[in-house]
Amino acid sequence: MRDFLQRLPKAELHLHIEGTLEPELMFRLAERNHIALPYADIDEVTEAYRFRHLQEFLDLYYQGMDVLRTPRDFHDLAMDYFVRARNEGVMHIDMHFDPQAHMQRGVPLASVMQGLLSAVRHAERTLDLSVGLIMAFLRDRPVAEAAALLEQARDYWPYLSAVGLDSAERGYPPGRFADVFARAGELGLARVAHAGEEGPAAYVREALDELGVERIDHGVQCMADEALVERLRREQTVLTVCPLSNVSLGIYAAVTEHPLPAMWEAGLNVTLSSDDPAYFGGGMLSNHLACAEAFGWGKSTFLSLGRSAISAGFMPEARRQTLL
Ligand code: ES4
Ligand code: ZN
Repeated sequence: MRDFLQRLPKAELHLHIEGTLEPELMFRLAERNHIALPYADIDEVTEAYRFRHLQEFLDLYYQGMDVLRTPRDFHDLAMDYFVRARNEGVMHIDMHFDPQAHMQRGVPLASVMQGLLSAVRHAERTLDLSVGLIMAFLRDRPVAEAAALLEQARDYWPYLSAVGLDSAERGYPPGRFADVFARAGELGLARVAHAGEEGPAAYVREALDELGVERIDHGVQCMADEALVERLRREQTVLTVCPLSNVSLGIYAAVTEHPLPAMWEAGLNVTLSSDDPAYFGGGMLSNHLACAEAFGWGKSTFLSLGRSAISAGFMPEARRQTLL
């Protein structure tokens, strides 16, 4: 099964590039940029990565990315992950990135974009990997800041596939960002949003109705709302589900408790992703293996999930045909 899952052509539709920062690279970049880390060694980092809920993770995630300063840092971060993912059979990645988390600490948008774009170009040339870029807005920051970022990113609009919405969910309903998402739609960008991760099923409906999103990141809380499940099934809305992430953040006690089998049985258009692989215990292959073990899924289920993700990825149609 491991061999099959590794070879299976996979598209990862929900991946935060800042969440791929492995402790080894964090130490290397800290040294290169003369930054003191709150950890003595890698064991201390691993020890710290025990989260009771989303906010505990976010605190360390925003702290960890402080080592990212220069275009070269962002390039190295992304290339490191692209190589690892490609070795796990990942052929396409739709990659979230969080400009506000960098700009807030004085790193210019241009540094982030130069580094990420050069890594994407390099990967597409040398790794047979395609990459879509999703510029994410932090929902726990002011709406006006998100609106300003979208305008500031004008030079990069042609390189973006979509805008997204992430960070702390509870108490930050998606509808507040309706105007920003409407503007992104006018610019021809696709729209996705995290919803129903920790927050209620109502946020999933709100993201669909008020933000016009075509995919929901996570969405697992939809299972509490029968009418919403029926709608998601009818509309075949893609849900980018991240089982190891959900377990790491205490949303479910174990993968065996995860609603993925019920979502699949309900006819929902689910796909598998890793979210923040450096923080949640592994990448695409680990997530697939965890599902195989916990749910007893066979090859045909994984083939179908893989095809769903490839069908929904932000990639040129010619590329999609080579992967399907
Ligand atoms: C995230 Cl797991 C998760 N949830 C919400 N926002 C995020 N940003 C990075 N990882
Ligand atoms: Zn996420």
